[in-house]
Amino acid sequence: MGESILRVVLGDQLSIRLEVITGADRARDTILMAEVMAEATYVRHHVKKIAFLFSAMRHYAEALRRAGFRVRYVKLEDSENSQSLDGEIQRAVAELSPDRVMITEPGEWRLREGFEALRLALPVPLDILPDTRFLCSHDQFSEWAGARDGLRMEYFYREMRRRHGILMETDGRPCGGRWNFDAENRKPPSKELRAPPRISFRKDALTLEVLDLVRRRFPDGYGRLEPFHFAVTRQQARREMAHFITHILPAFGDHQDAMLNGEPYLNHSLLSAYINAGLLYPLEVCQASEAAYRRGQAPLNAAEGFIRQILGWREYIRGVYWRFMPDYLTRNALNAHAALPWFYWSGETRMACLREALRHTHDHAYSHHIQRLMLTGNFALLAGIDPKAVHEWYLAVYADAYEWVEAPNTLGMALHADGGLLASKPYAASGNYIRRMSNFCDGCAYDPAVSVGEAACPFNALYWDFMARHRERFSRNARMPYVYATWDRMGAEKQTALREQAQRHMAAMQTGRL
Ligand code: FAD
Ligand code: DLZ
Ligand code: SF4
Repeated sequence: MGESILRVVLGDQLSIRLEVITGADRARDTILMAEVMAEATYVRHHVKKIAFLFSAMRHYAEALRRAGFRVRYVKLEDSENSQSLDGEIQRAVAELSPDRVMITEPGEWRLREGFEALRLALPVPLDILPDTRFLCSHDQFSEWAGARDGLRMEYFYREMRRRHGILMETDGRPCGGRWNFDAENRKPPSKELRAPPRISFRKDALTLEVLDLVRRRFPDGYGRLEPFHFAVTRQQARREMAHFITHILPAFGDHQDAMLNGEPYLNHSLLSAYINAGLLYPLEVCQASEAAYRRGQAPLNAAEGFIRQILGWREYIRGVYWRFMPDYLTRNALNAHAALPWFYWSGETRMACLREALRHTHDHAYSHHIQRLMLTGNFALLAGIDPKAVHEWYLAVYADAYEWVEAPNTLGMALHADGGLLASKPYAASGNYIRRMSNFCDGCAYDPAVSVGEAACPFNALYWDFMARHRERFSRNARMPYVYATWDRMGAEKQTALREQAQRHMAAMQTGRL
């Protein structure tokens, strides 16, 4: 008789190709899954995110049971539930007496630390297995990063293309003769730009039960719970992926950065929540996109642009997280200490662009990359908001948010709090960028062409004040040659007016008058 193993599956590990499942003995081993308050409340998660994960977890457990696995599934309201993952592992060990416990490494440092500590407290060995869904292992990333001064995503991405043979010609050259078609992907919205139709899924009894649970147990949770039309099974997520690849991917590249009033999704895939939770494998999504290109159904700039996000950015971001944690979370290179304005939660601001992005966030637990980076992120950067507070907000409000992916995006890409480790130049922009890339300014109380006075778009003075505050750091940046020349040409009077205006905006943002 071999040993019996307790195999733990976390809420964002819903993949059957992980070793904890593929190596299981269906007769002897038990799969443990647990809905716990500790995970549901460690930040103020969006209620749709909680509902999505609990429903996906319950469906996944059902699928395992149907496949003959023995599953111990602890529901949130089970009377014996200790309400923490550690507690549930310890309780299962005490009741089932397995010979060992196995878990796939978690996606957050705090849990990884917790499991290392738990290892010492358990009476049986605890094995933490690598998460093989990722396309770059920790060792591979360290090997790549170790040989370099700066960690630039572009070089990492090329290596990943070669290693996985994605969009490569047989002679080793990239398809189309170039690695990157980004220059063709940043068009402003055209008059004809419309959001393509999306598919949605009927809610079954399991999902209805979870919605009722979330409504009752998280009455003060952030966000709008219904309508709820997330995919909650792998089959549904595969249908959503197929719909995207066939109908939306061909136009993905062109308007990747465009933003339109009332259109939270445009041509984005909406697949991040499914990939991150384990319903889709990143490699299959890249391969499906490549196949569409090779069949002639998607142009190269679209397929390449999309694949770069997953094979490049997603893996690179994860590498950065694990390489620089736990120190990474404490970084505040720009010395930003302002409190997060309340309107990030309430959505109540006169700035039409932020109001719209915050409404998408509240209603859908989603907003697309450029809204996260150039609206909510850009504003927090310019206004000098404390990175820790911004990080906790992003970690809470999106259905795809887990610290391994959210923290480097927020602290590194959006806030430059890591001092340029992840992005060589800050993603700072004034109202003119938002005017060009969206139609938000048409319905705004402010005017993007005005920088000082009642009608002044707050992004303008805040932009210049930000640049002036950080002159010493950024004037040395070779990628920002024109900024300080323009600032100097303005003259002292205009500079003072802009900086005073910025102070008024910062005061107004804290009193809810912005
Ligand atoms: P698409 O635009 O369709 O992109 C395709 C896929 O590429 C995504 O599904 C995702 O898997 C991947 N991807 C794209 N950009 C990134 C990126 N920068 N980092 C990692 N993966 C990427 N993404 C998360 O998954 N979770 C987060 O918590 C998260 N927080 C963010 C916070 C900030 C401040 C910023 C600027 C970005 C954040 N992102 C995060 C990255 C990106 O915005 C989302 O992955 C994307 O908006 C998800 O929508 P989509 O699936 O429609 O993406
Ligand atoms: C995000 C989340 C939530 C809301 N609830 C649970 C839960 O009840 N049980 C669980 O196993 N996982 C949950 N998760 C996901 C974990 O927080 C996730 O595994 C970590 O964030 C690591 O990525
Ligand atoms: Fe945003 Fe400024 Fe345009 Fe208003 S005017 S929508 S605040 S960029």
